[in-house]
Order: sequence, then C-alpha cells, then structure tokens
Amino acid sequence: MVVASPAPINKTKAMRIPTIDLSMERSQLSQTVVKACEDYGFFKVVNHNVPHEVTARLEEECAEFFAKPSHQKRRAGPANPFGYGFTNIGPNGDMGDLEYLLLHADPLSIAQRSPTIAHDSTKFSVVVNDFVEVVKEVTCEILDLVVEGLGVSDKFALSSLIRDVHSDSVLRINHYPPLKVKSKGNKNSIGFGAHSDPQILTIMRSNDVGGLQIYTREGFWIPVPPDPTQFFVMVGDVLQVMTNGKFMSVRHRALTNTLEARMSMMYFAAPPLDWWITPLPKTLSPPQNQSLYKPFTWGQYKEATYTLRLGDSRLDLFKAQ
Ligand code: GA4
Repeated sequence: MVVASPAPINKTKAMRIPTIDLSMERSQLSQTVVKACEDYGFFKVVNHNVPHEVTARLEEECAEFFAKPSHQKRRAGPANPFGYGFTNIGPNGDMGDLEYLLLHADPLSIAQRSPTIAHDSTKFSVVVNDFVEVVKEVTCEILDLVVEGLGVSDKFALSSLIRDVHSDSVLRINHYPPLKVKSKGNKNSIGFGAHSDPQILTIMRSNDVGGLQIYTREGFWIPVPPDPTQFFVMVGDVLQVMTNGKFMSVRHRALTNTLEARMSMMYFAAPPLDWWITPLPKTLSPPQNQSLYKPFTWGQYKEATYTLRLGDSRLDLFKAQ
C-alpha cells in the first residue's frame, strides 16, 4: 500500500537556503552541486545567465491570461492532461487554492494550445518557447555538473535525455490569488499540497511573493524566501532512482496568503516516455551494488503517478524486493 508520509503542517524552522553560484570554478562547482543534491535535494542557483527579459515576458503573458474572466480562461481547459486548471490538481481529488497552466514543453504542442490561451497566439508561443529553451539550458548545465560530480563517464548521460526530441518535459505556471476569506488565526492556506516531483529535475522561478516551503530530513518545513531574479532547483523522483538513492527527491509545498498573488513557473525535466530508468553506473558501487528499485520506464512511472494522490510516496511501488 502507498501511504502519504506524515508531514506536520506547522513544524517550520528558518534555514539558510543552499545557494550555488554557477560562475564558480568547474571542479568545485560539480562537487558543490552533488553535495546540495545529497543533503537537501534542493538549492538556489545564482549567475545562471537566463536573460531577465525572457522571464519577464512569460510572466507578463501569464499575468494577462490569469487576469481574464473565468469563462474565458476555462476555454483553455481542462488541464487533462494539458491546459488551464483551477482548484483541482491531478485526477484523484487533490485540491489547492490556485489556478494554473500546464503545458507540454514540446514546441509543437505549445503552438497547438496557444490559440486557446492568448489572443496573439504566435506571440504567446514564442514567449513560452524562449523561456523553455533557456531553462532547458540551465537544467542541462546542472545535470552535466551532477554527472561530472558523480564521476560518470558518459558526460551527457542525463542532459541528453532532456535534449532528446521525445523528452516528456512539461512547463507549469501556477497562480495563487490572495485568499479572500480570513479565518481567525490562520492567515495561510495550502496552495499546492506536499509532494515530490516525479521527473528528473525541476527548475523554478517565482515572483517576489513567498509561499514555497521544503521539507527537511529532520522533519521541518523550511520557508524559502522568494527571489525573482534567481532559480530554485529540486531533485525529482527519477533522479533519486538514477542515483540509487544517493540523492533524494525533495518534498515541498506552496502556501498562499491573504495579501498578495504569487506566480511561479516550473520546468519539469523528464526523459522520453519509453526510457528505462535505472541507476547510473557509478552509483552502483559498494556499499550499494544492487539497485534499490526495479527497472521501469518513465511512461510506467508517470502512469503510476496519475493513479495516486499528490502526496503519496510513489517510489514505494518500484522498490526492489
Ligand atoms: C507534481 C509535479 C507537477 O506539477 C506535475 C503534477 C501532476 C499534475 O498536476 O497533473 C500530478 C503531480 C505532479 C504528482 C501526482 C499526480 C500528478 C498531480 C497528481 C495528483 C505536472 C507532475 O508531473 O506531477
């Protein structure tokens, strides 16, 4: 049975968020990336070279979309599997105080969906594609550092999966409007419940409004101070398997507040659907010579993910006996 792991709502603690300067000297950089993935499964990257205008243009296009009346936004939905969604997350009853756009990162898919989202669909497509292209580059750079830091001989073992034309990566823009009803003593509500991301790596950027929290191995929720100029990186379940548990995917959640709207944009980097997920060679060495997981394709994992609830520990289904 897959059970959601207990994550106390209010046990929060302040912590310095691990921050990695991508302009650091390379050999030191790859070790620092591996250490952050091992210790937290989460870090912030600075000096990432993503032009501010690319992010700002996507933010502007999405703000314009979310400002439309509900009946117009619904024409871009339901998010099943892609498009506009609100309140419901996934197909199994998970809910949050948010609305969102979920898009496949493939340019053709973006172009096909854009007419339901924006009046100037060509402009929308170009803006989304530009963003996807630059965040994909940062993601691949980080994955190359991971592989180098782990000592894997195939230098592009992970980034080649993301660059593959059949990569199943997706883009999600979440909009958390300010809460209307203030219940006494509770200024926050759950915008997006606790979960880990199923893919390889997630790269996230938000506006200047806080809300993201990560869950530490010590059992605390750590609020992540927003930083619209930088990106945050999260290890996903597939990278946990590909490092044979050396890295662990990070549980996280988003709270909403009564004052300001939060908008976050996430690129979820995934392999092609038919790619077999198995540990990278270097991660199968003493003391852990055996894979902790049964082999499975990304498509099989994704299917299992969609049969479960948001907070379930999906990897339990794939543990080796
Ligand atoms: C969490 C990460 C991404 O937002 C997402 C989500 C997906 C969805 O919203 O459709 C899922 C969720 C996410 C994991 C469990 C399943 C699938 C909702 C849900 C209940 C797009 C993804 O890939 O997995």
